[in-house]
Formats: sequence, C-alpha cells, structure tokens
Amino acid sequence: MNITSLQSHILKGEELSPGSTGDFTWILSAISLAAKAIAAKVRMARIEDVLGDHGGSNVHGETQQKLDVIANDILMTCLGNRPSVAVVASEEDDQPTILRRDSEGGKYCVVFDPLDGSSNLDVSVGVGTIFSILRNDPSIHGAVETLCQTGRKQVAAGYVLYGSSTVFVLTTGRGVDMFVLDSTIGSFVLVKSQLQVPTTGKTYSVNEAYRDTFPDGFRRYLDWAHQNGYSSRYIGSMVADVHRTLLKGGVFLYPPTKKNPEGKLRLMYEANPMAMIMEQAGGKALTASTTPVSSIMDIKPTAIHQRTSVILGSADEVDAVTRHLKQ
Ligand code: AFP
Repeated sequence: MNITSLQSHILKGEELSPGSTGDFTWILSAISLAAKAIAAKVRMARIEDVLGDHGGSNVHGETQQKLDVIANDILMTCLGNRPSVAVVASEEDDQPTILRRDSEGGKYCVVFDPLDGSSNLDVSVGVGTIFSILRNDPSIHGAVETLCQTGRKQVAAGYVLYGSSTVFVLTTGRGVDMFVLDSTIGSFVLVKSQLQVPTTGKTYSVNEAYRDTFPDGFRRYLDWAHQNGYSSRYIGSMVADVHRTLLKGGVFLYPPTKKNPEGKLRLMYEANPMAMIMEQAGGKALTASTTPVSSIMDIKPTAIHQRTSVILGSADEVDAVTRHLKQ
C-alpha cells in the first residue's frame, strides 16, 4: 500500500521549486498541526463542555462560540512559532497581528477563518477552517496594506472540513489535492490528487429564505432552476457546502441581500481561498458585487474584513447563474 502524507506531499512539491528554502513547508505543517488539534477539540466539544457562546462578539458583531476562540488561539500559537510568518489575520480579530518586522524575516502572511460555520456546532454539523497564504512585501508598510492583495496573488489556499471525517483540501497553484486525517497514525493521508470539479451538476446551494431580498437576476435564476429539475442543498457552513459542490458539482451562492448588500462572506479568508481552489479544480468563482460580474480573485481588497457576494462551482452552472443576471 502506498501512503502519501500531507507532509511528504508538500516536501515533494518543494523539490519542484528550485531555490526553495522550506519556509513555506513549515507554514503548511503548522496549519496541519493546528487542524489536528482543532479536529480533536471539535470531536470532544460536548464532552469537554466547550459548546455555546463565549460571551463576546467578533469584529462583525457576531456572537463568538467558545470553540471559535479556542480554534483561533490554536492557529495563532502554531503559526506564531514559525519564523517565516510575518503577519497573521483572523476573522475573529479586529486587527492583523504583526509577528515579525522586516529585519526579523518573515516571507509570508496567513489569513484565516479559524472555525467557519460555528453556529452549527451545537448540532454536530460539519464546520471548517479556511486559510489563504500570501507573500509578505517588506517594502509595504502597515499590516493591512501588506495583506490587501488580490486573490490572484495567493501562494496557497485551503480548507479543513471537520465532518464525518476530517478532510484537508489544498492548492499551491498546481491543482487541488485532498487529504483525510487517519487518526490511527495521526496523519493527513492523500486520497485524491488533481481534483476536478464536475463541469455540471444540477444542485444549487443558497439560503433561499432570503430570496425576496436577492437582486432580480438571482430570483430569475432560481425560477429557472426550479423549472429545470434542479435540487437544493444548503448546510449553512461554507466549508461543507463548498466541499460538496467541489466533489459533486453544482453551484454555491451567497448573493447580495437586503441585510448584506455586499454579500455576507468575507473576501480575504472565505471567498478568495475558495475561489482559488475552485479555479484550480477547473471551476469558476465570481462576485456579483461588481458590474458586470467579475472573478472574485480580481477584487482589490481595501479592508481585511471586507465582504463580497459569491457565485462558485461547476463552470457550466456558474455560467447558468450569470446568464440570468445579464437579462
Ligand atoms: P457562522 O460561522 O456564524 O456560522 O457563519 C457561517 C457563514 O459565514 C458561512 O459558513 C455560511 O455559508 C454562511 O455564514 C451562512 O449564512 P446564512 O446563515 O446567512 O445562510
């Protein structure tokens, strides 16, 4: 039996990059270590009594779950120990954290949502960690300015789904690979290399309760989908919804709504990493927050916690949505 661990897979990738120093590998290994620790916490949450509200709210005014805070601390600790990380930013923290100044090195920045979908935790629904790795440009001053790069500049992106199994999906810009945590050996094991999203899939994933507040084009698309034999699946955890879309095909949508006219999802640590994964898997990832719609990864961020609308998934299904937006 040929077992490839995440670690050995990354090291193999490093061999393909001449002059590589291993710094990047260390960062991915920190994220993998954090993911194992978070997975263990999620599994034990009810027993260890760490479910429920933390008592505070994050920068978005959302109630923080105890596990949001725990997952954030785990990632901060694991990444903080890596000398190649200059700046980190998290959904849970108002401001980015500068770990190392210019003279102290630090080639990379990491932005992440430590525990996405955490309002689903109490009912044991899948939740996830989403991350994006960017280069640090020491000539740019200020953590926010350093981080506000388009998604096209991501060096790597990925997510970890804490579901019925713990799945690590990663792209370093050379396709998408999927690993599953084998808890008997404590390693993420490669289960699928060069993952491709099916070109079509008659499933749409959206919170249809907000339909009346979607722009007309999205309502037209939903009418069309209803008339054309589509099925609906919506978990309310982006990682779980995107993972299903990646494996089975279809489209995941978070349109502008009356409550969130720019869309609800965060550009830098939700939309951009998922967009990179989708595009690397042969799918599409667009935003309707621009006119006309454009690629999520072409948006130039102006703030760390900026929001965007999202249309991503199978190429043909994303096209079917945008056809209805144009009418
Ligand atoms: P929580 O982390 O607060 O549960 O939010 C999850 C999320 O950001 C994303 O994972 C979901 O796709 C989206 O919100 C669900 O939003 P709605 O509840 O508005 O459908």
